[in-house]
Order: sequence, then structure tokens, then C-alpha cells
Amino acid sequence: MKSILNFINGQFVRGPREFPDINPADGTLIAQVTEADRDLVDQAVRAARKAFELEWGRLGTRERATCLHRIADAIEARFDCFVAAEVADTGKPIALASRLDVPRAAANFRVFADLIKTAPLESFQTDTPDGRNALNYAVRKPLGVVGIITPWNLPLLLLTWKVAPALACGNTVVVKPSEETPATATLLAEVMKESGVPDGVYNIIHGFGTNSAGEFLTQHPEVNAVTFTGESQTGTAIMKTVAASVKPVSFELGGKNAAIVFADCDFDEAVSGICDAVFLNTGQVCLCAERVYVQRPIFDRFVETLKNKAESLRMGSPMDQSTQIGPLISKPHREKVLSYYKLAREEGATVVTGGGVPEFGNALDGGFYVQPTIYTGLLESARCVKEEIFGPVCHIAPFDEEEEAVSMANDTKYGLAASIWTTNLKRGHRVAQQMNVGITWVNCWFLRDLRTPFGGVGLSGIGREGGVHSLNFYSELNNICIRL
Ligand code: NAD
Ligand code: 6OD
Repeated sequence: MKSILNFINGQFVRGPREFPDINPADGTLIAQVTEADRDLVDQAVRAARKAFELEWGRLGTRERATCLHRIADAIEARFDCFVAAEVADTGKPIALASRLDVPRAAANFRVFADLIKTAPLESFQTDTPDGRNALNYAVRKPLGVVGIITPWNLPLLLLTWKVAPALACGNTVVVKPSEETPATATLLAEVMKESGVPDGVYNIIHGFGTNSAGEFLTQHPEVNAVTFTGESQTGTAIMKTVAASVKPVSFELGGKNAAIVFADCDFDEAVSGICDAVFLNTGQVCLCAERVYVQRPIFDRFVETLKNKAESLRMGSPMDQSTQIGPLISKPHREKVLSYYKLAREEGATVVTGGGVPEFGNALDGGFYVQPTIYTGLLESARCVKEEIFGPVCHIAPFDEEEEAVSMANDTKYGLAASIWTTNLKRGHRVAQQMNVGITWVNCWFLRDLRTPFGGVGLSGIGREGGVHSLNFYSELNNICIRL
């Protein structure tokens, strides 16, 4: 049986206990993963501290950037291995991992390698009463050791989204990938070695959250900052833990995202876009639209067309190039999603399509599949309209006036993303600017430029990453004021 090990100070290290890594497509065992105990987490943090002080933190920007490009090259050279490992761990379709997850991992390193060389620093010439004036300028300094904790839905993409800027800024890292998806973070350790990254710069501890590697990492006094992507409730727990040592945090959390479709939209483009926004990655993207508001004149036609599209999505083995919908990540997550399917009925939903579990008559019946599902007819106060489900499901509600749509879209404790579908650009701008979220797309969804701010408001997170915003989180600015 394959083992997945911790990676500390350039060495693969076994821990005292193991847990299984399960393939969600058929429920089979992929590997045994070794869990890091408190002592191993401490070793990882110490290794990161030493590498920061003696090597990585002292390297010049150019050398770090060159090294990051080598990491991207090495990811590309092992493209098929990364795709295979990500598909096995997550059950996501191979076509999706090949076009989204693995290319984005390489792009994350390239973007921050280039940005760290070109990012400007602030400077001000300051008037003084005596006329001699002063010059203020800021320099970037790394934070030290950064703890990175990531979820299972886009494992390599979201891990490298944080590792790349952290390393670019001169920090060293200890990463805690999701217990559900340990493989690609571990493959990345091999890539780090091949790319000449010094020992101790990239460390991995495997395990769970509470009373396990995740919590031990956030409690560690030598960790200078914590960056986390995952559920809002976990963000609350981490915030409590890091409060004791006042660590800076960056949180990318959950969402209950709205899409607003106006009657003047490009109908085919809107249906296609919403189909992606609801069902991509089996609905397990924090940016997915679980609430769709459609203007009344096109409501019935929209619901019918989206239903047909949802029913035509090919569900099957993630290894089949034509598969569009894979399983959910795990049995407990499927139970959670199915509990919302049941709740939707109890809350009075009309089931437009789906609502159950598909049958394949083969090994995939051991996997964690659910049907793509569309509901209508729920009250806006229903739990299924308010709570994040994180599956291939949406509720579609009609609206008449623009203000009504804006008000329903904003009626949530979350605030991650929204999408607006209209051919009236004035309306597009006007509505987009009223969205209480961190990211609004107009006539598109999940179209990314890695230089732009990414993050959420309310329960969806704290802070922004992306471009210079990442550099600002992963470094401290030291302002220097010189009397002239
Ligand atoms: P999760 O919060 O359960 O777990 C995420 C990570 O946190 C895992 O590595 C887990 O082991 C760790 N963890 C759990 N409890 C911890 C604790 N007390 N201390 C330290 N670490 C702890 O999230 P998940 O189920 O893996 O991912 C799905 C969630 O992530 C959804 O809510 C989704 O919306 C959110 N998400 C948000 C974004 C974003 O960019 N905003 C991106 C992806 C996923
Ligand atoms: O594209 C990104 O940079 C990003 N952080 C995406 C998050 C997706 C959530 O599941």
C-alpha cells in the first residue's frame, strides 16, 4: 500500500498514526497518510524558521523569482502525475484537472515570480516647517514562517495560490493540506527538491484540524502568520486560536453566491455561464452560484433550458475524458448535501431536476455521487436558500425589478462572489457596484486575472489576496523616514 508522508526539512517523515486517503469515485483506498503529531509540527516549524533565517530570507528577489519559475517548469514537466494524483484524491473530471487545477498551479508560481520583481514601493517627499523636508519610503520584509491551511476542493490550485506569494516575499512555509486530499501537496515536495529549493523552505504536515496538525500549527508560537481557505466556522476556530499570539490572518471562507439574470441577457451565454457556475467541480467551488435570480419574462424558459442542460451533463468516471460531473469529495459530505436535498423538499421546494443519487450498476456505485439538482419555489428565508450546501445544486427564484434582485442577492451573511447577466452595460456596472461581495463578474464567471484582489466580506473572509494584495499580506512594510 502506498504511503503519503510528512515533509520536514527536506526529508519525508513518518508520524505515529495513519489515516486512509479514499478515492471518492469508488470508495477505494488510495494510500495511507501519516499524521503529524505536535512534535512533528514543532520540527516542521523549527526547520522553516532555520531555513528562513539562514537561507531563503536572505536570498535576493531575483534568485527567489528564478527559483519560482523553476518550480513552475517542474510542475509542467510532471503535468500528468499531478493530474492523476488530483483526480484520484478529489474525483474531479480529468478534463477539469487538466484545464484548471494543474495549469493554475504553475501559473501561480509564474505570476508571483514576475510580480515580486516589478512591484513598486511607496515613497513620499514630505514637507517640514523648516523647509529641509524629508523622504519617506517603504521596504518589504518577509514575515518569517507562514502557516498555510487549505481545503479539498481545488487542492493544488489553492495551496500554490498561497505558497507562491509567501515564498516570493522571502517567507518559508509549513503547509497543512486537507486530510481528504494529501497527494498533490506531497508531490509538490518532490518538485521543490528538484527545483533546488533549500531544505526547510517548504514543509508539509498531514492530519486533521482540531487537536491535530491544523490546530497544532495555528497554536505554534513560532508561526508568524496564518493563511487559511476553508469553511467559515473553521475560520472562527482558527481566529480564536491565533488571537493568543496576535498572528495576522488571511481568510478565504465560504459563500452563498448569487447570480442575477436580466431579461435582456444573451440567453444562451447566460444559461451556459450559470450551468458552469452551479455545476463546475460538482458544485464544490466556493464561488459557485447556489442562488439564481431570473427576471420574470424569461423565468420559465430559463428554468427549462437550464434543466435540460443539467440533465445532459455527463456524470461518470473521473478518468473518462468526456466526464463533466464527478462525485462529491466524501461520504460525510454526500450525507450533508443529501440532507439539504431532503430539507429542500420539507421546506416546500419544487424539484425541477435531480434531488437523489444516481445508479451506475458498476464500481462507481461505491463512490459519492449525487444528481445535479435544481429547485424553485422556496421562500428566501428557507435554510436551503440561506446556508452553503457546497454541492451541484441551485435554487432559482423570479424577480421583477432590479432593486428587488439586488436586495435578494445581498440578503446573506456571506459575501464572496456574484455574477450579473445583462447586455445593458450601464446596468451591469450599476448592479455590480451594489453587490456586497469581494468579486463580481458581469457576463462571465470564475474568469481570473491573478493580479486582481480576491477575497470576501462578512462570513466569506478577511483580507484580499492576489497581485500586490498577496505581497502586502505576505510581507511587512517598514517605512523609513529620512530627514533631508
Ligand atoms: P474545512 O474548513 O473543513 O477545512 C479546511 C482545512 O482546515 C483542512 O485542511 C482542515 O483540516 C483544516 N482545519 C479544520 N479545522 C481546523 C482547526 N480547528 N484548526 C486548524 N485547521 C483546521 O473546509 P473544507 O471542507 O476542506 O472546504 C470546503 C469549504 O471551504 C467550503 O465552505 C468552501 O466554501 C470553502 N472554500 C472557500 C474558498 C475561498 O476562496 N473563499 C475556496 C475554497 C473553499
Ligand atoms: O482562483 C483563485 O485564486 C481562488 N482562490 C479560487 C477559489 C475557489 C474556491 O473554491
